[in-house]
Amino acid sequence: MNRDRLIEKLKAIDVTGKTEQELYTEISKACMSEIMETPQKAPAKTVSYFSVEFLMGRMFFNNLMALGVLDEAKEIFEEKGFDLNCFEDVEDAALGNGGLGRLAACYLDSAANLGYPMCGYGIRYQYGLFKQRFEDGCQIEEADDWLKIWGDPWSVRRADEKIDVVFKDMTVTAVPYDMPIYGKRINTLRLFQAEGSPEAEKISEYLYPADDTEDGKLLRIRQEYFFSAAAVGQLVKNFTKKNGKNFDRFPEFHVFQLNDTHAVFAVAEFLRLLTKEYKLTFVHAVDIAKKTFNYTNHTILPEALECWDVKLVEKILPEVAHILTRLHLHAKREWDMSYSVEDTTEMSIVRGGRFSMANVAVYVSGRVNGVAEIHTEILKKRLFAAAYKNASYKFLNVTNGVTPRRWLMLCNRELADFYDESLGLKWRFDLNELREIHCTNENNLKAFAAIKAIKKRQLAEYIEQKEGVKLLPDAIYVSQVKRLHEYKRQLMTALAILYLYFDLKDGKLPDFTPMVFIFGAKAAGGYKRAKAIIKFINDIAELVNGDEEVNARLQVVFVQNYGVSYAEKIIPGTDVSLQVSTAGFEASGTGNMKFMMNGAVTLGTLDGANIEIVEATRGWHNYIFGAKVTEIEKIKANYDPCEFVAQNLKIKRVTDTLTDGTFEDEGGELKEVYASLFEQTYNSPDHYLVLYDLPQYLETLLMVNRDYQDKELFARKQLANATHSARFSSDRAIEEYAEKIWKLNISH
Ligand code: 26V
Repeated sequence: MNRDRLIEKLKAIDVTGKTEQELYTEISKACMSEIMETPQKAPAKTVSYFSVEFLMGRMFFNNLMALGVLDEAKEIFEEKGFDLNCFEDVEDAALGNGGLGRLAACYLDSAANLGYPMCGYGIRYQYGLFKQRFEDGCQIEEADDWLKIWGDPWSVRRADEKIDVVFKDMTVTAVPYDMPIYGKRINTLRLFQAEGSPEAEKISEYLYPADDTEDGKLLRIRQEYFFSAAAVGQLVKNFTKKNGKNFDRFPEFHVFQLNDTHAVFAVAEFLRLLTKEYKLTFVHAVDIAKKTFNYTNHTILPEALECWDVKLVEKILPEVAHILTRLHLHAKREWDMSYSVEDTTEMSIVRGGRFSMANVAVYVSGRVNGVAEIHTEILKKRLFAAAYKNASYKFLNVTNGVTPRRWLMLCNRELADFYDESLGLKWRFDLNELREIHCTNENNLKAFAAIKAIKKRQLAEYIEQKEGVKLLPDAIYVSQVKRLHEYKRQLMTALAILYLYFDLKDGKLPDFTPMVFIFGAKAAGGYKRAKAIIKFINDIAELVNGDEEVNARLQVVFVQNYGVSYAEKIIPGTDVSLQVSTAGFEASGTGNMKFMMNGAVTLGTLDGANIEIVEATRGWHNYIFGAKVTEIEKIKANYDPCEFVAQNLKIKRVTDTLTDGTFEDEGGELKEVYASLFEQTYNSPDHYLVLYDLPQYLETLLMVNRDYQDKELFARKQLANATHSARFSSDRAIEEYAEKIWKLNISH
């Protein structure tokens, strides 16, 4: 990339009479032209990263930073009288739901920055994750027409590389849109758009449509097959152009990573092509697939594990169904020789008339990994116990990571500048260098505290502008931002806040340091209980913020439309990060890592990567509470939430607010939340131990509150978190994938 030439191009842009959108396109295109002209060495071996979600966020500032022109571009345009910050209104590319999609984006960033050849494959949804706003405290969803205003100047349509994807009832054209990922290498994110007929176009219209109806399920299967088959089709075809049918060499040049089971149809398509088009034997094709595919699991929640009715797949993809059934028999024959009946049943590809996509992935993959140590242990002991017993060599852990470029250098320039001044630039290439910053040094602590204060002020301004709520300036900022799900226990935080509220009103917390609770979360459109929890928290916010007796000491704000860009504001401005999932349920969490990197302490359970965060900071810098994963089964065996609450009247007082008229509940949504705590609903009463863990949660919140009074001590904890976060960089994670799974040999 020729930086000087890019600067000249930027200087040459005339701003007069142009709209913000026109300038956005023009500046982005100038950068793109430079990127596209940069020559690339052909790689020896490329990783294909299959993911139905890529949550890229806003690309403009990220890309200008990556190109090393962000500051200068800002100056150039300021001189022309144009403020580049207006592009903070550019829509996020929100083609993902949450952690899994954002992880894919972080991994693309790290692979490019480390020089590993990696191409992402996914779907170019016309509408990304819905936009959220609140009306009377309730979530309203609106379609995310992300291309409408600002377009997509960071991608290039490659009509010349389109490919047909064949379903029984229609043929769909998959047109690639390539987004360059700029780093030491320029990698590509290739998203396919479905074209042809109006029916065909539906395939790439929406991210994750509801799949509780037959039509919804069929559409989901179409989406999964669509992008998997398009990618595999191209990869195989390009391979044969250079190597003919010598597929034994395929794994020398290609390694495939399945980001969860959503692209498992890629396995079937690979086998179908090799056997039907290129006439390999089935056994031979399976052998090559086994050397090519790897699988990452991201959840153990039973409702999120994909199983597709054989009949449903047969209806639109008969050949694929046939291949998967054949694979089932093939695997069974292999296992029957030495494995027990119980084990082969558990590992079976076809189970109860359905394809278990996870079992396909485990069978065919050379490596299967979980995303945090505890999660991988759960995979080995529970979810894939039989497979682990019989093929333990396959299983390994790669703890997740987040990119320090977006999640530190871009979103916390002040902290990055402080590191530059203290260490020079070396930390930018290896976060381990941050350990040289001593957390007991008074000057470091002062500098860090000043930066935190700036980031809190900026966050307060942003929230005031977006939500119209003025945050208390001298309070502890406590954030819980993530998807809304019962296992993440936003409800437990809500109940804890009510508890604090009543205690404050009763004059029981005389030395309480003001606390601001910041929530951000979207609930799936059809997830009624999650939506009710949002309403409950908004009700609590209204009650608390409107009460003159407490509102100088306690405040609650639920921001609307939380996403990547909002996270970039909230995370640096937070003191305490809430990671309070029921132990065993959060595979890893990645928000926890972003907070750590920005010097927030974690208040959480021993779940997911929290455990490793505590390890990395050696204990006392974070706040841990709650039932441990090893205790949960035993607790549940004797747990009766009604009895538990009867013995703890202060908890009763807060749960009663769900039904006693404290809050308006015309539709009975809060009553249903109450029922989930005390009655058998679709889960056991208080399935996620919200009430059980609440007393300890409160104690821990109050401990944080007390500790914060010693400002220096608290800053030390925060700085220690920030300077020990190297382990949670996606650079570390990608190095591990490259070495242990992909076997990439790159000298860099
Ligand atoms: C999917 C679904 C689908 C249907 C109903 C409920 C439900 C609940 C959760 C999910 C999760 C899908 C997979 C996922 O996003 N997992 C997240 O992956 C992150 C990256 O590895 C990890 O940090 C999070 O802990 C994990 O939840």
